[in-house]
Amino acid sequence: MHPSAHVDTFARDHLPPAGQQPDYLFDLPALQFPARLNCASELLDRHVAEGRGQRVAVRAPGLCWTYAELQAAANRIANVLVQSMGLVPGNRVLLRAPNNPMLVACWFAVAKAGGIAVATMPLLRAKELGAIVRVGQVTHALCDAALAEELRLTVQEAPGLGQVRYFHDDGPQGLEAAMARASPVFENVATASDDCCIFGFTSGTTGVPKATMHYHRDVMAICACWPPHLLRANADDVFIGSPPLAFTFGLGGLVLFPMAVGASTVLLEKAGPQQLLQGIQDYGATVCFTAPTSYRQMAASGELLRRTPLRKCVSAGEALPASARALWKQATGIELIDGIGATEMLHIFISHDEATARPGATGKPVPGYRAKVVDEEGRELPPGTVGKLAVQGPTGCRYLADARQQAYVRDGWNITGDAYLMDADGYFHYQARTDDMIVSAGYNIAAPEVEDALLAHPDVAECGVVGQADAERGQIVKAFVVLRPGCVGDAAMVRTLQDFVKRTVAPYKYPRSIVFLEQLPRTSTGKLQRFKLHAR
Ligand code: 3UK
Repeated sequence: MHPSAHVDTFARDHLPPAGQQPDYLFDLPALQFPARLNCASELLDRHVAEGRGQRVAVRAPGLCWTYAELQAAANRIANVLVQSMGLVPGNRVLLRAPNNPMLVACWFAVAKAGGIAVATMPLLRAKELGAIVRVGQVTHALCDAALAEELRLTVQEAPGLGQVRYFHDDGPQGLEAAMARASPVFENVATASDDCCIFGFTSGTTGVPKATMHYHRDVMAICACWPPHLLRANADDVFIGSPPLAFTFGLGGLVLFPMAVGASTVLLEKAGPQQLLQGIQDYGATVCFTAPTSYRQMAASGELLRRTPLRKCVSAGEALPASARALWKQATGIELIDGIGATEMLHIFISHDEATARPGATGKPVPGYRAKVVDEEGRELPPGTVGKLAVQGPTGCRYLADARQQAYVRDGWNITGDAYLMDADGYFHYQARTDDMIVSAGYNIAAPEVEDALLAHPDVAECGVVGQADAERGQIVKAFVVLRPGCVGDAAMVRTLQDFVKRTVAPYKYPRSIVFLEQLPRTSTGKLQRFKLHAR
């Protein structure tokens, strides 16, 4: 490893040991990284230094920032972090906002100051935020005033989280007031290329959140692999999309990739199919990132979309059925670009471009990555055989102090938890998740976490949660509930339990279907037999 610029060594101290990390591939010429690298210098400051400061970087309703303006905002926030909030390189900064320009400025401010960005899903509640703060030992927070409530509750329980500022706040204590007093000039910390700048949280199958750790060089590596080889966007493109920036699919697609080529990005705080459709028209978007369900719904407006400059559409987060690809092509004339990515890998590692798309297949390993299908013992399987997907590339899984590292990384390969087969032409075909993660409308929902939420209700004796196939959402959350004696399993109870779950965890995790049972199928040792619930 290179000498770190981190003063707070928490991240380095908690990296998985080298022997438990995956092997990294740096074969491509674009993946030769210097010892010192700050991704904010490359993605933001470079454009201003090379004379592109007046080009548009970020747009949002009622707002348009050039690269120079975004740089000034990020520099002011970096100065506030360091001078007023006492940030030292290596500290973790919780970021909390819907997708908007201030969130992007805060993200770059953290990178500039050598901090580690911990972006959080806007819908998370204090319970979930508290776990993230604990696992990541988060010391600072920058939060949109619109999402202040759950963070205030979190702060009460988290003594280590001592420095919090709110933005979109006109008050004298707000971030904007502090920014106005701060200098628009900041000298970026000369971080090591292998200093962490992102902790990306993923809830995994058990629902206990784990942090994936990513370096400055990982950010530049994902910009050097998939975008130039498969997306091939340029400085005149206008990016738009729905994934939250707390999801690395969104961070890459809506911030890192447009900025790597000096393009502009449109940020929408609400980006359901209707708002996305409107946004594409209003801003003349040319490149769109969203999930398969969203494309399916927007396809009804194909005629309208044909009159916009939209030219590239990327689908990820869940499998893209051949029918959704065909529907979108027919409606808009655009061939979707599918790609499988993972929080552990930071972004997409198997994909294709418009010319090489094959219905029902995710594609081939992205340049810079390699992939294979293996059996339980890690032996490579012949084409046409279903097994576990294993990948390697410049990025890979590093869980922060978590025993699950040894399940994800085996013999130097990242095992994503997906069942895949490779055909005779080298195309990879998705089959299923190998674990119990429910993926509903693009959201990852861990079954045990929903079970925990349900069990907190006084009328619930036992429960088991599974994903049920659903044409619209891919999967929906289905709960099997055993009620306490004397409680009645009627429609009113279904509503009561659904509302209860929505109040304790992010509302999108609530069980859309609830079935009442007399007892749950269990093994003799008392373990829930999920496969039996699936079979019902
Ligand atoms: C599933 C897909 C089939 C798959 C992600 C792009 O989804 C992302 O990260 P997550 O950590 O989930 C990873 C898991 O999601 N998946 C994602 N994309 C596809 N399955 N086809 C796809 N195209 O099970 C994978 O293991 O939430 C996606 C970029 C960055 C990301 N973090």
